[in-house]
Amino acid sequence: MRRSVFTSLLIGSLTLCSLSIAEAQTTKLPASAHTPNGLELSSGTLTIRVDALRPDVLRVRVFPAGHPAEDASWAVLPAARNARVAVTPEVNGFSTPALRVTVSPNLQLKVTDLAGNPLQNDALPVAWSSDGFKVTKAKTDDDHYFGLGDKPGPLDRAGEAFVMWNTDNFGWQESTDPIYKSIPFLIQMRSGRALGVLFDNTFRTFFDFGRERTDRMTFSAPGGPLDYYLLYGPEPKQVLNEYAWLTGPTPLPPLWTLGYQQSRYTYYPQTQVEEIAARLRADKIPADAIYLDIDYQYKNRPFTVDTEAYPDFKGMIRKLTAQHLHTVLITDLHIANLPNQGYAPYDSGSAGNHFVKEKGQNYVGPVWPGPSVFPDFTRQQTRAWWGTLYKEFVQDGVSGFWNDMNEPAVFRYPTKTMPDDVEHRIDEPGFVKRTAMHPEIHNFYGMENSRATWDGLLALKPNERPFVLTRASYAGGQRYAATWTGDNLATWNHLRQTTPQILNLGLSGFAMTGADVGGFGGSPSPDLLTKWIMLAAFQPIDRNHAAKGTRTHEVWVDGPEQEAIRKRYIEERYQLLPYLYTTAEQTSRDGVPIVRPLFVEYPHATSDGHPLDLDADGEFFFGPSILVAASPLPDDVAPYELHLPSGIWYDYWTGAKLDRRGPATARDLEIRDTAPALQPVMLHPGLGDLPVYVRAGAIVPMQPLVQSTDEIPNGPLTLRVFAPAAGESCGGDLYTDDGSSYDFRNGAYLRLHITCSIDASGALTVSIPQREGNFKPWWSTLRIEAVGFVPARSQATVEGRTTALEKTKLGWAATVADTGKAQTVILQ
Ligand code: NBV
Repeated sequence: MRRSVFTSLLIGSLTLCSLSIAEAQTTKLPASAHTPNGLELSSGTLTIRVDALRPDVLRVRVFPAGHPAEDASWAVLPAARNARVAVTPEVNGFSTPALRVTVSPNLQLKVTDLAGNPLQNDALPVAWSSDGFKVTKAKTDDDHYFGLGDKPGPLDRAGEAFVMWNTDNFGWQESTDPIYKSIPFLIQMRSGRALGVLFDNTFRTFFDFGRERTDRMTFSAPGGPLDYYLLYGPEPKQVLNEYAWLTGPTPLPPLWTLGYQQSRYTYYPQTQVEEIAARLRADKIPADAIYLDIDYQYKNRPFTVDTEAYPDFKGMIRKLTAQHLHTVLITDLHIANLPNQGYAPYDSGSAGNHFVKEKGQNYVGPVWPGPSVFPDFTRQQTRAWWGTLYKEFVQDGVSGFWNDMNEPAVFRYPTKTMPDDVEHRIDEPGFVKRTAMHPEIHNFYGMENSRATWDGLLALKPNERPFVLTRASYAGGQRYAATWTGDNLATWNHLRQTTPQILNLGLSGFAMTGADVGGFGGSPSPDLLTKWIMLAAFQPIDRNHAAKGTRTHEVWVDGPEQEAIRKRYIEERYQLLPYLYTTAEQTSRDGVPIVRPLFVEYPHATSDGHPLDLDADGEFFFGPSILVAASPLPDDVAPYELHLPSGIWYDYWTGAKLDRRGPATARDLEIRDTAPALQPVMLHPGLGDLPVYVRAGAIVPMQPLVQSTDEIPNGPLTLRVFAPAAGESCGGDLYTDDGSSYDFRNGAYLRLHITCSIDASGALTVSIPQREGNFKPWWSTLRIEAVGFVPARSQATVEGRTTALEKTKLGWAATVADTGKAQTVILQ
């Protein structure tokens, strides 16, 4: 199914006057339309209400006059939804310290910044009928759209149309829509200015970014509230920060989940699990987790174990734990419909009346266990019951849980889900208690499944950060679970697709994401698997997973040469863990995703403000400083061009300097013969090479190699300083804690913002401040390694004492004691 375009217009009974925006500007709003926080105005049968939640965040609601929709949301946090700021009334609207809003008598909205730059204009009045509604915004040729969750296709959504309807879509392709998630959040980039839009409607919604008409962007729904939020930048990071404020950030994950994870459908029987674990350790492939897919269960029944195939399940988990491997179990949401057969999840679920209904009876649909019933996750008491089902597995030492099939997938064709007449009994604080039909619930059902799991795990172990991996979700679902891109395929195109998909998921709030490494369906060639393992080392979740019947995918399967390359990249990831964890912690506070497009870091990299990513497919930032430049066409042997924002860059692997300073304009115009910085850099990586760069002025914390995150690194913490140009700023962050608990909330963490500078004599000064927080880290020495720096004397001075600098592969290093006190190290 290719992008369903919203064809049948929902223009209904309304007769709306057709004043143009220009005419509207001259019309004075009646005094009664002004509210302390925005405006409320009616025309014909509709009312628009705009509230400023903050100077840079607006909430817009349109509803039949006198009948506002219920003010409740599954996505938006109550504190944000209820926030309000006072606005300044103006002739035909209002302003905040960031935005100016005008509304015409026919309720067309126009939003600009205070300088008058247009951010968003209604091109038409809202179309409203008994079939639903449609919002139509003006679109310029220079508008680019990002986000919208896991939808396949190019990073920029311009020119495409999409439907939100969570769908189990095995082997989806670039043109497939919809797939598993519905995240109705987008970021519009117009001339370097970012504006976020969250359309908080859980029904089957539609988005069109200029596909039907190049000058229009529309969103629509067949039901539910017309309720959307506008989040203004102008910097993209500001929008991401506001979105995290609105829907909650991706929480700080347990450290082990940033390690390498090994999965397969299914490692079966128990001896195979043990063999995989033993081989990981024997071959010294750093790894932190092994996943068990559905076949560990007895007849595919969730919360059971096939004790014939896994005769000592608990012992196996204990053994894996002793090998520093965390066990992750799949626990699908469908409960086998087995009345009076001693199947505890059915019995307790039935006793608590926890299953969704159809015509007053439990709805029964076929899934893996056969006929199954489905928990009603819209009820808080059902979620609480679901959480208790994890008790035994948690006691057995299982570390993480995987919620699959929660679109919800039902083996029922052609809809692949439960029928529309299935009833959910909403019973949730902040909501009116009522029965809702499945089409309203469908898109957030999976999110509430993962919420139930997350809350259940927290209730069982209140001081341990849960790890939940979900396939389906809705806006805000990042609060409860990490996610992956579902059933991809072992093709070069799917490898390429991982980058835009993970980037867009990150821009949609989901920072903990990954794609099945090697591809789920089909069998990857040795080179494809190698390239995939290499790239995934720089993605937030690094999980190798494969479908039944495909060839095995583990790191060692294609002989020593391929294994050596694969292992090298996983090892690099482990050495980068301090940087990755620091980034993840920052994400948990500011919502800027772990991997991010270039335009998030450099929104003004081009002279006309178009996102640099449009020229640089395959490139992305891994954290704030490391730029990965994978091939835009990974199976193409031709060289490809590297696109870097203006500045000095270093080759991550060799330390070689690339001086790419130069005006963006000249590069855009391809006037490249004027300066070396403007010459194109062509990349032609071999099998074992992935081009990676670091921006000058960055400090990247790294650690000695370990085989798992449980292992205490042996040696100093390295601060790799990438020398800035003289006079330019330089710095980097470091965060650490125990990696698993919430003790950081009570001060048990360590945070540093390290700065550095180069003076006129060429000396590099690195200033390490007094530690923030009281966590005692594993290191007692720091190794300061300067890249792109030429010492005059080959010596380091630490608080008056002088030592010799050591020459390293990438530059020069000094090792100093770290007592936790502030200190200054001068390399010269
Ligand atoms: O549980 C089996 C698979 C799982 O491995 C995969 O990751 C999910 O996306 N699951 C889908 C069910 C059916 C796969 C054909």
